[in-house]
Amino acid sequence: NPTLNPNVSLIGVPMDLGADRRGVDMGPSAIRYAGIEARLEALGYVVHDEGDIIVQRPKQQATPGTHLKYLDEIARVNQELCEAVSFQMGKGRFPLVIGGDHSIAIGTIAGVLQHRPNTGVIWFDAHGDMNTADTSPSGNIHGMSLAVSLGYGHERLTEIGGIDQKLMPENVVLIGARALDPGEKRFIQERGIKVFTMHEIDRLGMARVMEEALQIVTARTDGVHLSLDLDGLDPHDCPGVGTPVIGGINYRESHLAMEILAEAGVLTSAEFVEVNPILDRMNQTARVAVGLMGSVFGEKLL
Ligand code: 4U7
Ligand code: MN
Ligand code: MN
Ligand code: MN
Repeated sequence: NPTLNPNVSLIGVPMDLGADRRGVDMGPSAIRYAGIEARLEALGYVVHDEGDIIVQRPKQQATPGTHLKYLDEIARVNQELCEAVSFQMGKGRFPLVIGGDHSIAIGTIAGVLQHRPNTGVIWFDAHGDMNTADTSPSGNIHGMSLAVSLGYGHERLTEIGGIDQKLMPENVVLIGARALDPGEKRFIQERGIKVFTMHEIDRLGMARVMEEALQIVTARTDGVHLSLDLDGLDPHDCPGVGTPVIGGINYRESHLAMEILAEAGVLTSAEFVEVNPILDRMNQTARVAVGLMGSVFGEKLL
């Protein structure tokens, strides 16, 4: 008996341009191979695999007039993803997006906001993903997606889904942060965004962090989106990610977080991103990702 919307639309986005072509384009295959469909069907969900959104492989990383890498193709794919997510939600389904690098959150969240303009977001990540074109040290768009979803960044990205339909900073929480750039720290402070860094997780414990996070993202919203970057977990548990950072959330803590989220029953969409099979060991990171999806969709230990 499903605890969430029983109709799940699985959407793959084999995108790695936002991470400067580092192998996360193979993530959707690895996650499907690790058994996502059977896992959710065993819980009573009906999984509609909508296939992948096709990502072209541009010859040039440069787009004239900007240092944002692969801007044209990333904007095009996210526009398409926005429409796909919006279409699936319009049919009353739960969109489950699998990546792919984290630049795809731009399209996912834009699509979600078409239907639920007051959505809250839980962003699991080692990073902040709140760089703008001005602050980004890399030019990689996967480090900018949360800023874009809040309405800040290159116009070609913020215009996706409409500049007026963006996240409200008070409805967003970050969990697991431990690698924030100077510009991101300023962004967070200026907009009062709630961040549970690894320090708070160590101090309070994951259970309390999740309870506080849930209070924030449900207080003024009518739905919650989970954006889970597998590099939020410790590289010991998830070696197959593009940008690993030591000192992360461990396997059990991450499951506990998903279990508490499942109990709350508030989730209306989700995405799991940054699985990099090239850097993985025996598909471990994709298997952890599928396990976390099991937990967040209501799998019980007993
Ligand atoms: B991910 C970085 F500088 N902040 O902007 C950047 F450290 O989606 C990394 O969280 C971004 O994996 C990581 O390039 C993006 C860098
Ligand atoms: Mn099926
Ligand atoms: Mn990320
Ligand atoms: Mn990250």
